[in-house]
Amino acid sequence: METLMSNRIASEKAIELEDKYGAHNYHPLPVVLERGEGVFVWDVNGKQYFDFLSAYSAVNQGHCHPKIVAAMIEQAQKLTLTSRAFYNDCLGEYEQFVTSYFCFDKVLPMNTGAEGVETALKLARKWAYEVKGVASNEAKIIVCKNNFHGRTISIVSASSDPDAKNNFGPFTPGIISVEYNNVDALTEALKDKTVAGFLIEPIQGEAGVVVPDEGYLKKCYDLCKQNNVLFIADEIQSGLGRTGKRLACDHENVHPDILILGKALSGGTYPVSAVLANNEIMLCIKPGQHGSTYGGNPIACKVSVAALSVLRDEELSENSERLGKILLKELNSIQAENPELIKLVRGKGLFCAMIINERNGKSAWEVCLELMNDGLLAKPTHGDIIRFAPPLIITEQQLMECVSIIRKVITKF
Ligand code: IF1
Repeated sequence: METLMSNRIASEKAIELEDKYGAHNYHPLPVVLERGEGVFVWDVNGKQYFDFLSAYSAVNQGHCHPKIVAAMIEQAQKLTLTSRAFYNDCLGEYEQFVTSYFCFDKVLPMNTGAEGVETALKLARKWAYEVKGVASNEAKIIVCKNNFHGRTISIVSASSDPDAKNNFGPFTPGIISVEYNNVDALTEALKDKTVAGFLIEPIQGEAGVVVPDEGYLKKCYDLCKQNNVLFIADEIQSGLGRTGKRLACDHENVHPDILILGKALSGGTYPVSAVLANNEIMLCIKPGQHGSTYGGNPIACKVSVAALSVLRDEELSENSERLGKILLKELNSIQAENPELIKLVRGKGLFCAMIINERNGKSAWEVCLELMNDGLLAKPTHGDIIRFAPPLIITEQQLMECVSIIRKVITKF
C-alpha cells in the first residue's frame, strides 16, 4: 500500500519536474518508465508494457540487449573518448566492419541523426563543386515534401512542416522540394544542372509510415545517375531491419551514393550515426573541414559493432519481414472490423501505421492512452496516425498478444 502510494508520487513527481525545469518541446504520454528489457518496458509502478515505438526505431535490437550493453560497459571501463586529435584502437576496426557490412569504401562517424544528415548535405555540396563542377555557391539539394530529417536549421529549412519551421528562419538556401512518390516531379527538378543531391527517406517515417509505390526508389536512383546527381538515402529510421530488409533501399536493390544511419546503429544505448560513401565522394572532405568531438569515439565504435552483429546474428531483418506481414494482415482485419474508426492501415516489415478517423470524435491520442492502460505503448503523430514499431526481436506469440490488445482497445471505442 505504502509502496504503491510512493510509486504514484514518484510518477507524478517525475512529470512535474520535467514540466517545471525542462523545455516544453515535447508532449509525452503520461507514463514514467524506469526499466526496459527486450520488447518490454516497466513504469515506476512496476506496470509492464510492450514497447511499440522502440524509441523511434532506435531499440530495434530490444531494450538493454545484453551483448550491446556488455560491449558498452567493457569499453567504458577502458577508454571512453580521445577526440579525433589522436587515433584510438577501436575506430579503424569499426570502420572496416561497417563499410564491409554496407559495401561502401568509407564511413564518416557522427553522433545524432541530424548531424549525419548535415554531414551528407555538406558532402554532397563539396562533391558538386569539386567533382561535378557546379559553380561556387550554386549547389542545390532536392528534398521531398513531408520529409523528416531532424531539427537543425538547415534540415528544418528543407522541411514542409510548419511546426518544425515557423519562426526558425532565416533558412538555408539551395533547397528544392518535390512531391514524394512522384517520379515526374523529380524529373522536372533534375533539369536544374546545379543539383548536387537528392535526399530521401525510402519510407517516410514521421509523415506516418508512407510507403512509396514499388519501383519508385529505383526510378529515382536511375534518374539521379542519368543527371550526375547523388542519391542520398536517410535510413536513420527505415534502416537496420525495420522494414524487413537490412535497408529499406534493399527492397529495390538500390545502393545509394550516400547512406545515412543512426538510431539502431547503437541499439538505443548511445547516440551514434554514420555517413557512408565511396572514395570519389568521401575524399572531398579533407582534414579540418568537418568533424565532431564525440564522433567515432571508442564506446560508440564498440557499441555499433555489437549492435550490427546482433541484427545479423539474430536475423532481425528476417524476423521483421515475417512478423511484419502478420502484423499488417492483422491490422487490416482490425480495420475491416472497425471501418468507421480506422481509415487506413499501411506499412512494411515491423513498421506499420493506423490512420484514425477523427470524425468519430476519438483521436489517436485517446486510442494511445487506452492502449497504454492495456499495456502497450505507441505514439500518435499528426493527431490522427498511430505508429506500430515494436523491437524486431519480438516473437510471433508476443506479437499476437499485442494484436489482441490493439483489437480490444479499438473495438471498445
Ligand atoms: C524527435 C519523427 C520519428 C528521422 C530521420 C533523421 C532524424 C530522424 C528519417 C534525426 C529522427 C525522430 C526524432 C524524434 C522523433 C523522431 C521521429 F516522428 F519525428 F519523425 F522517428 F519518426 N532522419 N526521428 O526519423 O535524428 O537527430 O533525432 O537523432 O523527437 O524529434 P536525430
